[in-house]
Amino acid sequence: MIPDEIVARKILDSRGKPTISVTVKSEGKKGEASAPSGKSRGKYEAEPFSSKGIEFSITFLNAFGKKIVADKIELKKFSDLEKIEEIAEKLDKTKNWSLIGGNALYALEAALLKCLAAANDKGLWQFLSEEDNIPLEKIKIPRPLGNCIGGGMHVPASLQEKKTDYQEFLVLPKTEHFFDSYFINLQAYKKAKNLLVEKDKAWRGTLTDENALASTLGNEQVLDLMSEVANEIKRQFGITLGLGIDMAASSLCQVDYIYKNPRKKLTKEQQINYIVELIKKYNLVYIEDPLKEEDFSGFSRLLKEVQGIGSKVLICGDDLTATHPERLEKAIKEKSVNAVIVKPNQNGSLLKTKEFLDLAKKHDIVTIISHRSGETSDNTIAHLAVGWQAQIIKTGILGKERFAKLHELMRIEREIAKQH
Ligand code: 2PG
Ligand code: MG
Repeated sequence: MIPDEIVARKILDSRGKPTISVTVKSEGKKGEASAPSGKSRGKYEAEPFSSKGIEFSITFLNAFGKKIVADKIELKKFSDLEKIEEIAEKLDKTKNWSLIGGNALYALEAALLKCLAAANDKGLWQFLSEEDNIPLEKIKIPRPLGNCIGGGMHVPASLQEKKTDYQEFLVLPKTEHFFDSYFINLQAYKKAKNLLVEKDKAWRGTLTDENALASTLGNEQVLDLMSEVANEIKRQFGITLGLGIDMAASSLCQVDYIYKNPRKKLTKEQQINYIVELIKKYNLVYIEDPLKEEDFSGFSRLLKEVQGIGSKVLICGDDLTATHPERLEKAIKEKSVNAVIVKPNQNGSLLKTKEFLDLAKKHDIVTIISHRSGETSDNTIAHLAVGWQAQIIKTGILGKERFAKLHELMRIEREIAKQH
């Protein structure tokens, strides 16, 4: 595929903040992609846009696109993105893409890949899975990890004093088909909403950036409520609903672990014990960023402890590993995690994102491709999750930006079933 036109433009994300969309055309085929952006961003993430501003990123991309077209740069396979990244690295020598912007590069690479897949008359998931020699009958649609109730930095500024400290209360159903899991997540959301109406008298229907329910109850009161939801789901549908949290611990505190709802201050030791107690009490299956983004050894003590009590809970790194292969190497060496979040725009480079994912898989670390809190209607992560066979995909449950991913996964599930 040799692009004959590449255009970058400004669009608005689900928070109404500007972001970038890129369209690539080649001989009548087209690929279009846009970049999301995070609010609780880890310190080791790529800069989303140029330090000179988003307009610079867009101008840069349009000039870069013209060069790709003029030089007739050809992409035949995923790894040909090297040709793009080689040029990008020569132009942006910063380590975190602060000249070009990680989001800018991500949108360009994703659009190029989509056009490449279209030029081969394939969906991106199929193009990528065939490159990795994954037979169709072995392809599994990733399980949806849904954000049901939320707090932390994802709550509107006006409610900052009345919110849960944990950023996300998540649900992970166990079903054979993606369709059923998605249905169960929607049911869980409805039940959580009904229970909030009954128990959270101060809740005024406010939602988080990811359309989760922004409860004003205390952290553990919400976990009690989510346990009720899981029990009701079991009773009504016979399906096990796993519960999880994203603590986003780096945004909780500077030195110790400081909670507001209810107020308490924990040392690192106490935080580890607290997490273990939560896992036992609520039978949690998933904990993301329970400790700060520097604390590889704390993560590893926690993992050892929960494995010691026979728990299979996923101790997941997000800000800890920041989709950087070098940080994952360290986490592997220190046995810090058994699951990782994979966010392509945390890195900016899709090649590095894939390297990160392959490295995790090689070490039996569960891979979770994730949305960001500020999203667009782009469905690329659904394709990456299937094409690269991530075990889980993390998104919100409601809203058109989240539906774009979830509905695409249902469509892909049907498409695969038809081909069998
Ligand atoms: C997270 C993400 C997505 P943000 O912490 O996992 O839920 O939040 O995109 O704001 O970093
Ligand atoms: Mg997170």
